[in-house]
Amino acid sequence: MGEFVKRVFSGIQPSGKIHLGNYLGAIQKYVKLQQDDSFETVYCVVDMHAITVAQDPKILRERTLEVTAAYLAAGVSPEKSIIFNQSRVSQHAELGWIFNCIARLGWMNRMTQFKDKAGKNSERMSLGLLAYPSLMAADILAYNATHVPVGDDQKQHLELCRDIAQKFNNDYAEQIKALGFGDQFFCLTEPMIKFGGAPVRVMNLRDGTKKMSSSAESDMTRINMNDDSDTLAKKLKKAKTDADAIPSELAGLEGRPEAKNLIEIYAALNNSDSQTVLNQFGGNQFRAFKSALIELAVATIGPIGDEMNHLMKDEAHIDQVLKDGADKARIIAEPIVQDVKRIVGFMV
Ligand code: AQP
Repeated sequence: MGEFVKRVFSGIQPSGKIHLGNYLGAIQKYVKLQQDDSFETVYCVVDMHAITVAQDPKILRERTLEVTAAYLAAGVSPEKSIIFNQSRVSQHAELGWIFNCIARLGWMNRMTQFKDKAGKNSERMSLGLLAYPSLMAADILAYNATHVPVGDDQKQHLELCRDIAQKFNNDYAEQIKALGFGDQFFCLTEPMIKFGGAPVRVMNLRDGTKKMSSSAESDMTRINMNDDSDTLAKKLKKAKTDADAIPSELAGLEGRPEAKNLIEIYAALNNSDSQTVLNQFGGNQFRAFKSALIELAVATIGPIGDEMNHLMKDEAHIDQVLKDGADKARIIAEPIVQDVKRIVGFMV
């Protein structure tokens, strides 16, 4: 295969409310990347990942529409990017199975996300939850995507994706060469974690040591992208801080995870950086800073939420975007997975 097309792939699970962590960790990067004409951009709603934990079918459908609405409302364009839902393109599942046979059980057992989610109940978790990173590798490599914009929480899964690509390239080296693909069939994908000024990990508003997450029980721990202004204000007013004033230097944020998180959120929403925010607010108490943060959040997230709610009223339109996107995605994934089948020795 030799030279790889510069191609971006990323996705979000429709498993909960779409929140500020998803926006700053992922969607904002999707929008920036699609403006760079040197990349092809492929963005997925990963519904097959969502069912690794139990989902109510009606809610899964609704959340799939909601994630798509969030993409569109934030500025991901169906003209510039491919937008689709994973289960519509069967190559993900086909390659996922092949990767289940490449990846080692020991690799999966080391994944911290599985350990965090399974806790002491790993025996009762679905096999799919354990195999999640292998399907994620298939999502990426069905497009031979060279770049994957994600939040910091996905770093380990991206490393595993590279391990799978490498092992496939090694295990089938002879066949890959014989079929004329050169030395490597799959590329070694680059994660794009730090990107512009955005924080790599947005933290829980009530506990700055945990990441902001759709599965946290309390809605007060996160900012949902379609929270209305009153809810945004309420959540940010009640966000945990500490008794000390805002420092003037970055070192003063050490050991203060909640303070650091709010400063980083402000910086990301204002397209600036933490030191610039500290230059402006250093010495102030959090009360004054929170008023400014609420104003900024309402001005930046508010319009996206309004547009999401507006788009959600037209289900047929969103579904058409996903269907058209799936047709375009298949054009890329089908020949790649067909070649993989020939490499492993399937009759095609
Ligand atoms: N807190 C976060 N900070 C930065 N980036 C984040 N992402 C998720 N949370 C944060 C990024 O969003 C993309 C989609 O990830 P996902 O499909 O795992 O999203 P999620 O289900 O919403 O993740 P959650 O909220 O953390 O859910 P649970 O609790 O189920 O794991 C990825 O690029 C991810 O990095």
